[in-house]
Amino acid sequence: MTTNGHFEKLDPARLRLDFPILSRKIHGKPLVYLDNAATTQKPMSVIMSMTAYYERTNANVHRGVHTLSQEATGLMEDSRKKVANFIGAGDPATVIFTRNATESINLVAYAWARKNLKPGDEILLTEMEHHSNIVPWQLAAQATGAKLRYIPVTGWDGFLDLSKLPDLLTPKTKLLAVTHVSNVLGTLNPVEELARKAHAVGAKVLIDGAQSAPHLPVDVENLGADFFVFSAHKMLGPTGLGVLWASRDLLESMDPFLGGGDMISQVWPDHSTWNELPYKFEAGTPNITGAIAFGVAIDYLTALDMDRVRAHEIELTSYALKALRARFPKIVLHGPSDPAQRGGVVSFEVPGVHPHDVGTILDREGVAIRAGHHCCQVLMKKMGVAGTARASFYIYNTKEEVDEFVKALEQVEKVFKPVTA
Ligand code: 7TS
Repeated sequence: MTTNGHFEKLDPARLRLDFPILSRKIHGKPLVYLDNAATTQKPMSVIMSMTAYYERTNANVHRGVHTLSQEATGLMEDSRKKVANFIGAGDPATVIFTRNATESINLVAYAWARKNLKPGDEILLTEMEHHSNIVPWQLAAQATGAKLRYIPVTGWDGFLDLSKLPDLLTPKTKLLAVTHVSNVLGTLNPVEELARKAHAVGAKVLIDGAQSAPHLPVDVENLGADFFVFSAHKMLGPTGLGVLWASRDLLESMDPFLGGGDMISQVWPDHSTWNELPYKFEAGTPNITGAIAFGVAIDYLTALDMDRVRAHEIELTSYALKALRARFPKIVLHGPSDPAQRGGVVSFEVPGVHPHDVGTILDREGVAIRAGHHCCQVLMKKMGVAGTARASFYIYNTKEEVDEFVKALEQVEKVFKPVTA
């Protein structure tokens, strides 16, 4: 914050220097990476932390009395503290390292849902959930006899239809599982309000933070989450590392998800007892390198300040929406029109052109976007489309890149003139 009370803006042009991949050329053109909702690029500090770990510290954690093992354990646990701090969790032992957001949700679906749900109970989802926040609940519902219900979306404007809540959220509801930010529509959902209403009927609340933790300040306790999940790779960290946060009471009451080394206290021939948190849920050798590198990614984001990250994305999204509306009136833009109500994800359709063709033509111009159903087939079926094209922004994207993206879309118009004219 400057002395006059204004935030100093992020300087993406300077940040880009930290990301070696951003100087790559694709088909002879400078890379314009706009597929950040799928995964983000990694700064040099994160990349180097992994090499440095293998060069100097590599050892297994939590077991050894030797120096390297103690150092590795210390680095991993420091990282857990950083993650806890980043999401406003008071107790680092409530931060469970998993493989990704998907595994975190599966952990809850096995270790909590199968123990607590019975026939007649209901799990409330939304039509804009990613498959990883649908399929684990379908499996849990099949295993327990519980029923799935969905909060509808209002349409391509991207809001949840909260007028349906009185019918959907009842004492039968045992869990509300909802995405904080939609990976297709960009919608920033009113999760605090939803959590309050869910708690009022006695339901637990899982918030899928895969598209929020990387992009805006998150405080799991203020949000009212019972479970909060996200993936390191969508926020400058490595692949293969995810997080489940849950309240201590809930984690204590749950059975383990996977059995094996590290998660036990005592093992007898016929039964075992469980290790303390978080290790009860971390069976086997964990992704030590990933966890340590994620701590470095968290340091990077913390130094930027998540309020500034959010402000940068609002600015870039506003700029992109305006540029697209002005230049291509026929392109259909999905999601809330007010950038303050959405994250940095812009899904769109070029009428008459398949999203894969849009993606392929943009790739030839060096512009990386995603095309397809984005693992949201329930939403696609509701909207009656097979897929959309999607550009998604992060800290290192610039307005000049948005201009390049818009310019590249002109190629789509050229190639498909007969259908877009
Ligand atoms: N939840 C949401 C809202 C997501 O956007 C994603 C991934 C996941 C969960 C799953 O994350 P994972 O790390 O476990 O795979 N979303 C996307 C996407 O939009 N394009 O590629 C992956």
